[in-house]
This record gives sequence, structure tokens and C-alpha cells, in this order.
Amino acid sequence: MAVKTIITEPNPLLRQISKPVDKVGDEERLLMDDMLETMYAANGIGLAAIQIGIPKRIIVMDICKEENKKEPRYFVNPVIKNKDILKSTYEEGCLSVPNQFAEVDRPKKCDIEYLDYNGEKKILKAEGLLATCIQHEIDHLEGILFIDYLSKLKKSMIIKKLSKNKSTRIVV
Ligand code: GNR
Ligand code: NI
Repeated sequence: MAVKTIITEPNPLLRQISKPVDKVGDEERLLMDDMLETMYAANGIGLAAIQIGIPKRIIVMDICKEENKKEPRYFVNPVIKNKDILKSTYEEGCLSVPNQFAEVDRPKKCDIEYLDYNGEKKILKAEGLLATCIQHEIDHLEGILFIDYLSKLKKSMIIKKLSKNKSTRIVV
């Protein structure tokens, strides 16, 4: 397993639409292992493959709050079904939008159809943080970031800050 570099905004790769996986094989499982390790190393609760530069419809997540306890989840080709008309608000962050946080409204509950680590078809009924996080991750597969839901002003301020940080890093 290996920790990969997480791509950050602004970067056109993050706007790419990820491609469906046609078979969950060893290559995909190796990718999922690397993604999980990368996510844990960055203290994140979810990661989409495109965040490490691979445009495949693969997501890993672990929303378990207990320390020293791991509950990894793997989603291949996830599709959202039965979105709740009720919304819930969460303060979201993103490993590809470092150190920026903002409240986002999303459907409170949803069902997810996906293939698991072994390529078996599953359905998950999600609510709370699980529902928020999986929707945030599936947005990544469509090239959407949480900052896209903010006002133009808030979004442009965040992108400006991130661009500045990036150019500083090159200078130093
Ligand atoms: O680590 C993460 N935390 C988080 C908090 C609220 C809503 C969504 C997330 S996902 C984020 C990791 C990430 O960027 N996944 O794409
Ligand atoms: Ni994210």
C-alpha cells in the first residue's frame, strides 16, 4: 500500500468526469487500498479516486469516530437513488480544498447502489454524515466540489486563497 499525493483546487483534473469501472479486479482493489491509506494519512473521512488523479468511479470512506477503530467502506460505480426531499446542513471540508469549510445543504437521506470491494452489487440506505459524505464523494466523480454550492463571492475568495498558497509553496 502507498500514500498518494492529493490534488488540490485549482486543478483542472478535479473537474474531470470519472469513468465507470467495468470489472472490480486486483488493479481496482490495489487502488482502493492506496486510496484508503492516503485518506487515513490525511485524516479525511472520504476520498474519490480523482483526488489522487485517477478518473475512475471509485470512492473509499470511513466515518467511524472511535479512535483505533477502522470501518472502511468501498464504493465502485455508486449511483444515488431515492433522494430525500428533506435537506440537512453540514459544515463541509474537502481534502482537495485544504483548510476551507462551509455549510452545504444536501438531501438528508438517500440510497446508494454500488459494487463493493469484491465487485458484489449492494444497496446502502444512508442518512446523517454518511449520506452527506457519500453525496460529497459522488460529486467528485462528476467534477463537482462543495465550493460550487457557495455564492460566487465566497467561492472566488476561496479559490484566490488556494491559488496564493500554491504559488507561495513554489517560491519557498
Ligand atoms: O474529510 C472530509 N470531511 C468531510 C466533512 C464534511 C463533509 C464531507 C467531507 S469529505 C472530506 C474528505 C474529502 O475531501 N472527500 O472528498
Ligand atoms: Ni472532497
